[in-house]
Amino acid sequence: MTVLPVAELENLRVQAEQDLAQVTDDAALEAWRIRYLSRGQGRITAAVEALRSIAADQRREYGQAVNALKRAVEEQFTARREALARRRIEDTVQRGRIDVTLPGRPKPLGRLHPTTQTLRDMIAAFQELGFNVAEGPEVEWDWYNFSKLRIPPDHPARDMWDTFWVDVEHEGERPMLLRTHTSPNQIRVMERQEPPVRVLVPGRCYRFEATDATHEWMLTQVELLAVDEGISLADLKGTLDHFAKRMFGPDRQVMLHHSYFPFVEPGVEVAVDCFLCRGDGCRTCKGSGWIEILGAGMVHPEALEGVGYDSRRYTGFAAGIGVERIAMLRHGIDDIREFYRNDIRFLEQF
Ligand code: FA5
Repeated sequence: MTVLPVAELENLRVQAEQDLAQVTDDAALEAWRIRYLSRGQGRITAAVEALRSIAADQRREYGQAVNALKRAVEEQFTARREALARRRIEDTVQRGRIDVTLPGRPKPLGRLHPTTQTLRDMIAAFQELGFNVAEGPEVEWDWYNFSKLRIPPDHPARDMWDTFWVDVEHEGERPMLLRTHTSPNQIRVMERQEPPVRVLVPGRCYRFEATDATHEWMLTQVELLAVDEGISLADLKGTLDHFAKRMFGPDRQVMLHHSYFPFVEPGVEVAVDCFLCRGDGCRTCKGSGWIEILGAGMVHPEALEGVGYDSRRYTGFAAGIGVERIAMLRHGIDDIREFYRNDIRFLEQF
């Protein structure tokens, strides 16, 4: 075992202090401790143990010096360990610091699609008159979409609705299609309930057609149906008048003229003066000055009888309104194809 003279102890102290000053993390601190203070390997521990082999006359002086060295170095070691721990805590606090004065991150706000906004306003306008909302399927039987509406297979009126047919797997299965209008719900509702009926049925419809400024292959309609004793065409006109004023204000011109739909008699069409040209004729209204918004009429007695209603006692009116067309007229949108292009710059305007 090495016996260090007192002078050597001073060198050891300087060395230990210099090495400790280099320590910047826990691993280095532990390596330092092993080198100087551990049992067996520590240089200062060894210097203390050397006391035993020192001659009795020198022991006192050496003993005092080595113990003073050990105490001093241990104090420095403890101070260093505490300083490192403090710095670790400060680093953690610093990393996790929240600057409460920073502006918050804005949450992007979604909004309702213009079709949905208009649809909700339309529903509200009819609910004011006592109509309730019902729903029906988008994939529909030919039977409801056409036949029960007095449009049997091979009837030329089927040409009025270019149809997406659904492939049905099994032989003899009844033909299915994507509904071309919401009118099948006239039948579905009447099959479910007895008069009086006051119902509106919103929903998507699909048509296999060439698109243009006012025609899309997917469109939204609202079907309106009222059946009761004594309902007349005047009730239909009054209802549509209330609706048009509610949607467009009192100044818009509304035109009602005769039209043909196999499931109503008489049938009418309603158009509103074009918002772009105000009646002069332009690309959007295809030169007519008017934009058609709905088809309507008095429910055909045969359609009433088909669901078991007594057509001598009950009469009714029905209408099918194009929701995108209403939204176009309200917001001045000159091309219906904008609605479902999903261009966020267009949609953000509403
Ligand atoms: C019908 O669909 C009839 N079911 C309406 C009806 C109901 C008549 C009840 C009588 C009684 P029509 O095909 O005209 O009719 O369409 C009605 C409305 O839907 C049109 O006035 C128009 O506003 C809208 N519409 C029709 N086709 C399109 C299309 N391709 N794109 C956008 N809107 C359309």
